[in-house]
Amino acid sequence: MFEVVVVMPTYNEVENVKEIIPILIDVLKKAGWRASVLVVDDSSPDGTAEVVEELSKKFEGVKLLKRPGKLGLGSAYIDGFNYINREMGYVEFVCEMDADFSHPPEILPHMLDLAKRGGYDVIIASRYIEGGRWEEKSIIRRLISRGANLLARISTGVKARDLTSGYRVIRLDILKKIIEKLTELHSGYVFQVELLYLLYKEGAKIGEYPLVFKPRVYGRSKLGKKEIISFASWCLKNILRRISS
Ligand SMILES: Nc1nc2c(ncn2[C@@H]2O[C@H](COP(=O)(O)OP(=O)(O)OP(=O)(O)O)[C@@H](O)[C@H]2O)c(=O)[nH]1
Ligand SMILES: [Mg+2]
Repeated sequence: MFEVVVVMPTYNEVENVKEIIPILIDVLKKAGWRASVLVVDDSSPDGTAEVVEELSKKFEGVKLLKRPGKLGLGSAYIDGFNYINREMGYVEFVCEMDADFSHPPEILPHMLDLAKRGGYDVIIASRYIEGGRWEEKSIIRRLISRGANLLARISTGVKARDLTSGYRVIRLDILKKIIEKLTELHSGYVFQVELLYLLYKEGAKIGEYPLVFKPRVYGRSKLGKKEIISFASWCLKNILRRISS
């Protein structure tokens, strides 16, 4: 039985998974958590899944969910959450984490402790609270992120500072309450804000922990124009929905 399951969606992250999975397992073990890492890979052409399969023989708790093609970040999380809910028995916390080292594994035990001791349902690793920052050189990307966060806050009413951060701890009990609704969410990046909004409407107690977000180490970004447009259009539609209800 695992207390914590980290869901890690991957697409062409072979160099990253080789390094980050052993580090993550080690960090959580040292902090005393019985933890599993569930990699949801979309048949990455670079062989990410094969490496994860090898790692699963070496480390107890490493699991692979392989999908037939690139189906999107949101849908990878939905499949991962459903797998945990159906197959993994009692789990206290589920985590969302990128594979590319932008989300430092070392802070995960602190996020889990905060959730546990503070009785939080959700802890977001946040770039925009004291102690957090984004080591991103591109002013354009930083502005887009600030704008996206502002838009997400106006559109959802969630008071947290970093609504678009994809590094989170979520209590499985509250996730179970909305699990049926997840199929209605988008498959792309806007999923993260939609998920947070559903949790918020379910009455989740949401906290934040400072995140120093570093640029990816290996590989390429999958964030494109299509994702940004889909994000903005969801936020604007949600503002209208909330005004008219
Ligand atoms: N399974 C799956 N994983 C995905 C998909 N798109 C992105 N990912 C993974 O989701 C995580 C976040 O994607 P990134 O490309 O790092 O997005 P980003 O952090 O906004 O962009 P960078 O700052 O350039 O890294 C990474 O672990 C990706 O491999 C997808 O369609 N399917
Ligand atoms: Mg990234």
